[in-house]
Amino acid sequence: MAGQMKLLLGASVLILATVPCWSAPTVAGTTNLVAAENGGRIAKFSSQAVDENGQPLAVWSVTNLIDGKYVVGSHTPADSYGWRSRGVPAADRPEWIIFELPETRLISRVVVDPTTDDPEFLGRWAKSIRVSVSTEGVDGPYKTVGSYLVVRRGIKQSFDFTPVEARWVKLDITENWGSDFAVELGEFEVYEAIVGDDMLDQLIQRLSTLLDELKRYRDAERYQQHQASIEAVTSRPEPPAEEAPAAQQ
Ligand SMILES: [Ca+2]
Repeated sequence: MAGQMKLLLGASVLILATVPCWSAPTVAGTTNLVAAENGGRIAKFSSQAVDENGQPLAVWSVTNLIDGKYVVGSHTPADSYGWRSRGVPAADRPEWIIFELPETRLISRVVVDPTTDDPEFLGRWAKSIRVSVSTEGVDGPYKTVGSYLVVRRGIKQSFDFTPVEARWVKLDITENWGSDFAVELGEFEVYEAIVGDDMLDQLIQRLSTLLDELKRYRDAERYQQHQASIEAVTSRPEPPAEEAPAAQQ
């Protein structure tokens, strides 16, 4: 763990050191542009889970992706388990969601939280994703900005790319972690690229992003340690019968 932390800090110093070299310097802002509370909305999507009568299941609704509610450790918001598809995604048949920003903005980062109410071992969480953008219309044309692997851990994961203008952001999910039932995702966030010449402002932005990353890292480590201690306790073997209190009375 100490080694990983050192690596993370080393990388951070490197990031800070490279700031003055950028020809058109930008940093990711701190406002999630697709959050419902910031005016973001879901324009279209491939599917969402339904009940036996074909009615959408609110707890697995696609709108849960931008509701600002997260599954953290053993805590699940009562009305928001994440989003669950109806089908299983594949490279030639992805599950997808189109997010609409209130207006066209220059963006450079998406953040994915794969965590849902279902445990990761069911293999339903999103694994392979592709992000593309359009400024022309909800139906495109779309320009791909990147394809990414979402690791199988219940933590927020950031993906940065060269700043690009976007009004609609399309998320294609081409693979889950092995389930033949559905694909799931907890939350999806989009961040603006802030262009500026003020080095101090940029440094502050960069450091604040870095602090967020470190906090997420620390929380994830604590969560893992907590889980490990729970597993250690629950997997403790039963004491032999002769040592049981009942046998001593
Ligand atoms: Ca959510």
